[in-house]
Amino acid sequence: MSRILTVGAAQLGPIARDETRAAVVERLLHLMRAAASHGCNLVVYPELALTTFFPRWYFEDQAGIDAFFEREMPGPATQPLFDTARELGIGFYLGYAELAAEDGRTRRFNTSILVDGSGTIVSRYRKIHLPGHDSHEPWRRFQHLEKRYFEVGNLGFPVVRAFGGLIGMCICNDRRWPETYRIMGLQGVEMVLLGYNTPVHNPPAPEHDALSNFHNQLVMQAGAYQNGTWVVGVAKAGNEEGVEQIGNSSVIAPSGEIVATCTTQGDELAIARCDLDLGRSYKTSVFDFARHRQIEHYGMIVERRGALEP
Ligand code: CDV
Repeated sequence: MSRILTVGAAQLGPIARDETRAAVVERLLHLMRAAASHGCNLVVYPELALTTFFPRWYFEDQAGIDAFFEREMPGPATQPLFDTARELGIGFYLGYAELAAEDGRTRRFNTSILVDGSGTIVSRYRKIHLPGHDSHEPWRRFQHLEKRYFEVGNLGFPVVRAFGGLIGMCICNDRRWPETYRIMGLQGVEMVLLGYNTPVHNPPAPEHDALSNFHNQLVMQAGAYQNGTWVVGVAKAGNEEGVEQIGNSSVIAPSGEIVATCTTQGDELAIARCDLDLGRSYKTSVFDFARHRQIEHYGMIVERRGALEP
């Protein structure tokens, strides 16, 4: 018997800097209700889905930065997401900025949670591959200060049993790194959920700009195929506070094929019926890790020595 998980990639258009949490949550609820009405079991929102992508600005005032963070989840503004999920029996992936009191200090992470159809948080992930820089670089058209505002995540890449399968999470830049998928692949992951905010323009390497959509699809399709897993990648798209961000939110099958994709730069739902058993033929043939991975022959000495000079 096949295990069908119907998933909605809930792309968001831009969120203005002064848009309230209540207004954003209303947009998320609209997409959640639409997803439920189309039979979705799970809806996937982008990275930092409750606010504008604030690392594009340099702030010195900590209170100003902390206004973009959530101190509790759910909190008063986000409780309706949990209530509606429970009412409709639909789960969700949500990216947000997390302010946590941990180890006797305040910590800040770029986080995602997985909430099931009873409105319960069943998994949490904190972004590991933080891109950008940690000090003000005025030569850039816009900043990318994730290394300043967030700590590197401390939860690994968890894979949990949920929605009738094995579900993993990562966030945005993580999707460019093969290790991300492989660490989850080694745990048998069947669906990887991820949100992203990806500017078209890459200040340190503008020669990549024309390839931003291609690279987005390349990494997610490769990650899916090489690990026999579904990948659901969801953008915050469009022109957000003067910065153009890519869309192309997609659901990708374990074959590496894109089976559903958004076509606008705004709030939009792309839906796919995902058979979680589809990955099995990849996991038991070309990517049967136990039979074909040759880790003892990979020459790990190279990793310790570092790359050779060109
Ligand atoms: N939010 C991100 O992680 N964005 C990066 C950009 C900066 C390259 C990304 O990998 O899409």
